[in-house]
Amino acid sequence: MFERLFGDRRADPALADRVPPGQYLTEKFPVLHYGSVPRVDLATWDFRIFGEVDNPFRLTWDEFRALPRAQVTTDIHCVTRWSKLDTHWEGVPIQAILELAQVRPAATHVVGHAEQGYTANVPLSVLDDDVLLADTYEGEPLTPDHGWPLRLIVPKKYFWKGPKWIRGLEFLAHDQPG
Ligand SMILES: Nc1nc2c(c(=O)[nH]1)N[C@H]1C(S)=C(S)[C@@H](COP(=O)(O)O)O[C@H]1N2
Ligand SMILES: [Mo]
Repeated sequence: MFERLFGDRRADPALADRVPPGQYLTEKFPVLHYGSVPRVDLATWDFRIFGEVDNPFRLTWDEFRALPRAQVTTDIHCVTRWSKLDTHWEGVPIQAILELAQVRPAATHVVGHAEQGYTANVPLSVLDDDVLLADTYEGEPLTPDHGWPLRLIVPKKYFWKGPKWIRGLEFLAHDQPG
């Protein structure tokens, strides 16, 4: 199956430093997750910010869509060895959430909580301008199997640090493996 996915772009030396050792490039967008694609109803969907913040809050879908927006172009890398270059995402930059939440100085990590209990933890130090709560991929709403309506994108981390179908962010004063 993998043979079909691999392009020959990694033969290009200009791309070599963008692809970690042992990774294969694919032009396709593989779907990878545990369990099934959750059924999501935007009318009851919410997004919760909680934990080590002075201002915990909950957003409806319409409220989420009214937040500031940004676009990010990034390479993505999965530990199952595929990489995909120059993917384009649009959504709400994590900085907008951090400002609203007023994260406490004690906070060191954030855990993304997704439907069906999937979680992923990252240190706050990776929450740069390029971290996005993405609802749009290549100009279109996410497809259900890629995380519709919302997923986290953390360009400096492997792709498993980006929960699909994300429903909240929990700030912690310690690490908690996801
Ligand atoms: N909710 C959820 N998000 C998830 C996963 C998962 O199992 N459940 N798998 C992760 C892994 S390992 C990868 S590589 C990417 C794959 O995203 P894709 O299916 O859009 O390619 O989703 C990440 N986010
Ligand atoms: Mo992955």
